Amino acid sequence: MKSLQCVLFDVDGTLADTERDGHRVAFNMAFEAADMSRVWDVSTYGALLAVTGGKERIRQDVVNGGMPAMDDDQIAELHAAKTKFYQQLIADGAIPLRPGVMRLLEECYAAGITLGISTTTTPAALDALIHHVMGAEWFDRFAVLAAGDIVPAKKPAPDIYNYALEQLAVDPQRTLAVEDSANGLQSAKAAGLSCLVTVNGYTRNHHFDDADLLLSDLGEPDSDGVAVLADPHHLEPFHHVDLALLQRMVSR
Ligand code: XBP
Ligand code: MG
Repeated sequence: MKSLQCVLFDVDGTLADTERDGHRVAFNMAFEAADMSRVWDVSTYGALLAVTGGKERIRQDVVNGGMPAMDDDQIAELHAAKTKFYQQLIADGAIPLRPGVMRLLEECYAAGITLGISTTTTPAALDALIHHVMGAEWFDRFAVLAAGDIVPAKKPAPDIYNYALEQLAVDPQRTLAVEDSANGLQSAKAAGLSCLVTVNGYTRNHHFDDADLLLSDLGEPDSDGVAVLADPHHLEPFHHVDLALLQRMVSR
């Protein structure tokens, strides 16, 4: 029987609901600071989330005709400004962690499970979340912070998961990914991982046919149980996600 060795967490939408009230707002602040009239409203931004990566997302909006033509340097400059605004929003406490995230991380860490991050987000944005929301001790508790342009192809490509797996030298069959989006799920599965998906407002209508477990959130012991949206491996019944459930997901 396989035992759980490692859990790799996505960041945006998984650890925290950062997109609508964090990244989106920061993009709009950067557009305004650059005297651009473009505003990404909630639904426009939802459609643009099909493209992972902030710079890539701006480039897509240029292609869509939403913004004037920009070269890569201009996009990088605009995105750097966005990252600064995002860091400030996070520092100001705009975004809490999702239910169950810290509880599950603490439980896994205490049990000696290797923990890592595999995200499309810019490292500076991830650092802000760890420093201001999770606690600086998590810089050491995560064995790898795989983020942003460290790999050439962002999710749904498997590169960022493959990078983390290589860095950690862990067994993919004993590693579980936690994701929130179809792009993230596709990335994790292409790297050969089991994947738990917790949906959010932007992703609940994505296609998650490959998910090994599809839930509303990780849940907490003292609140209502999680909503189970798909349980293809018949792991129910459970009330919330704990280490024992993650263990069962890889030992099937
Ligand atoms: C997250 C993203 C990110 C953020 C913005 O995808 O696509 O691009 O929206 O981040 P995932 P940056 O959760 O699948 O990793 O602006 O820092 O790129
Ligand atoms: Mg995500």
